[in-house]
Amino acid sequence: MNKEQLEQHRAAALDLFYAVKNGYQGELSTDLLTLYRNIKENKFLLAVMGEVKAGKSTFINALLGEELLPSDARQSTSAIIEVFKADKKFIKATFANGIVKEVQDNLSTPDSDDTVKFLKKIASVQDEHRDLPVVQLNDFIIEHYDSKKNESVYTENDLDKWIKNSELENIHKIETEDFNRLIKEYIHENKDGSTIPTKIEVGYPHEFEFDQFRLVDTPGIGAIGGIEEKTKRFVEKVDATIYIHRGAPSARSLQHAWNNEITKKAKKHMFLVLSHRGSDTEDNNVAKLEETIKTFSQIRRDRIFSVDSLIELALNEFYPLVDWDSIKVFRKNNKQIRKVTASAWEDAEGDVGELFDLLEKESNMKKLKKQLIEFSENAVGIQLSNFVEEIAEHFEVVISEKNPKLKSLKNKFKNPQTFSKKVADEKNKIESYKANMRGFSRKIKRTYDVSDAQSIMFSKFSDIFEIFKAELEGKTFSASDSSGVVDKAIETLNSDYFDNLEKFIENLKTSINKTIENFNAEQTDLSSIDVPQIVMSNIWESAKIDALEDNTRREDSDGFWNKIGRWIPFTDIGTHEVSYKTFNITTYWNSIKKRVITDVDSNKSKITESINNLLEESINSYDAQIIKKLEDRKLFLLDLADNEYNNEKIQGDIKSLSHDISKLENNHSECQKILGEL
Ligand SMILES: Nc1nc2c(ncn2[C@@H]2O[C@H](COP(=O)(O)OP(=O)(O)OP(=O)(O)O)[C@@H](O)[C@H]2O)c(=O)[nH]1
Ligand SMILES: [Mg+2]
Repeated sequence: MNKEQLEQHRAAALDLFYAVKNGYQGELSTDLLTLYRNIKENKFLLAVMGEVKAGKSTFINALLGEELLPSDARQSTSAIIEVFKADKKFIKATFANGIVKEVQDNLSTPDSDDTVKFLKKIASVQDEHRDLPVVQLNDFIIEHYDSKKNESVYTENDLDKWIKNSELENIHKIETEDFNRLIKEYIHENKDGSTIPTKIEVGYPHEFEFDQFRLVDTPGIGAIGGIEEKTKRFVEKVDATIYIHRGAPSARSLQHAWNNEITKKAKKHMFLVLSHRGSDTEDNNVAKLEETIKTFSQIRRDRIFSVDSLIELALNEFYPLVDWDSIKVFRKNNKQIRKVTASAWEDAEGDVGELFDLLEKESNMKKLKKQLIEFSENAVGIQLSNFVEEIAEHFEVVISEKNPKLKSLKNKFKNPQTFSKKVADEKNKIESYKANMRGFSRKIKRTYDVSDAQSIMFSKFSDIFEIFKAELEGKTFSASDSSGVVDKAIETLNSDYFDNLEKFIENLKTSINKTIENFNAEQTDLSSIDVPQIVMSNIWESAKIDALEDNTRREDSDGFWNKIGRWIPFTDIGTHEVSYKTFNITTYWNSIKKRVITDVDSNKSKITESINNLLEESINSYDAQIIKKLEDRKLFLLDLADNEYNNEKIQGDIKSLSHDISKLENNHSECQKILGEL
């Protein structure tokens, strides 16, 4: 696939991304957003990652064929460095104060290596600061940076508090007092931001085909002083990874990194490189490679290599020298290179061609380079594929959300005949509910309202009292009847009355329940209607008092003068008046009757009241029930009516939603088409 074709696909993919972004309800996935940003910025990031001192920077240098990136036997890389394809070598660094500095080699002083020096200064741990968690300190300066004042603004107090509260890494465990002093000195010295790089890019005329392709050097996993953080923050953005592992001791730490540090995305496009190949025997190297291939079966077999970057760098230095003696001089002045090329040097025995062959074999970079160049040619396509795959997945989500909506709209759509029938049914239902409501109230009142002479129960109810009263009235007793006879008679009448009343109330309740059931109303609690007893003992007591009549008679007095007086004519002297009581049975009966009738009347009105209260209650509860039903029906009717009103609109909605879906499906198949071509 040529550049123009890729560019066309890129433009189409970006359009598809915007389409999915506009139609997507939830949050777009981080993978998609990262891909979008990289593609928008025309970047494919191949990050070289690995533990501290695994040989990452040296590996990139070996690929470039020049010792450009700072490397050191001690912790070195302190910043993310992006190397991109350019016509000539230059460094572009952006600093915390916003200033962008570009440095290139001065061609008039070929040995001065300005770019390398500049990079070493800004992208590697500086010796004078090895004790300090420089990244953390820089973060403080950046956080407090005031772009109007062109420096970080903070008070001593702010700084003291921050030092106290942030767990700053005291790398070499120096005295707290010294540590704090050094921190303050560093922050004061660097507060103008001019020494803190926030972005480092290296332009380089490398062999990789595509402009978008960026090789990225990263600080090591496990780097101290907060430096590791930079890699962890960066790893999300990565499109592919070259994971460098120092081949030497074991693959255990690699396994740990694989499980914990390497993201899923980074694993998808990953090269695994065991470095320091020359430090071990050929047999051991083969065994290590086999073991690694077996352990990391998820990584493609042709993407696992064992190399020696330093030997490759040495080769790059040797190639232009051509003859044995020049190489000899070079080796003499370069201890590290002398060391790693020692065995080949001996074995070649003065044969430059043989030396190159041996070193090429030891560095083992040829195949890897070829693979990487091939990968770089496909990288942009791979990135686009990933991007379009993510987009397609998002389209699938949107489509799967829209389809049920379309289905429910289609269900809502009614044809006019069915619809008007449904509306008529609903209206009938509402009318019948209203009729029920009136009917229930009427039925209840007409049947059970015992205070209304028109009601069915009225006479049955009144009769009980009238008959009882008439029987009371009809009862007569002769003067010789004792109160006991009267009491017995009233008790018989009373219990008949009570039985009748009880029977009536029982029937009334059953009947009310039946009516309620017939109307499908909620059952009412009928226990409030009960039959009050007439308490006779009180009545008897009071009646007895009423029935006692006062009488008087004269009796002879007992005293002397009274005795004499008795014999004196026309005088009361000698006698005196005595009062006494007689029991009148008629008065007794009349009193009982009066009191019983009062009680019965009051019972009648009590019962009437409780019946009426209950009727009202059940009517109200039934009404409430019906009103709720009516509301529901009305709402349903409204809904239907709305549907009728909007039938056209629904059709319109169905049309536009179907259109949306088919557009989305088109977009989705557009994705598939691009994926097929990539
Ligand atoms: N013999 C040999 N030495 C190597 C190889 N790769 C790196 N080195 C040496 O190992 C040391 C560390 O290399 P760097 O490239 O700085 O390692 P790094 O992974 O970039 O280290 P940090 O950036 O500090 O994480 C240096 O002294 C290199 O010269 C290799 O393949 N073979
Ligand atoms: Mg490094």
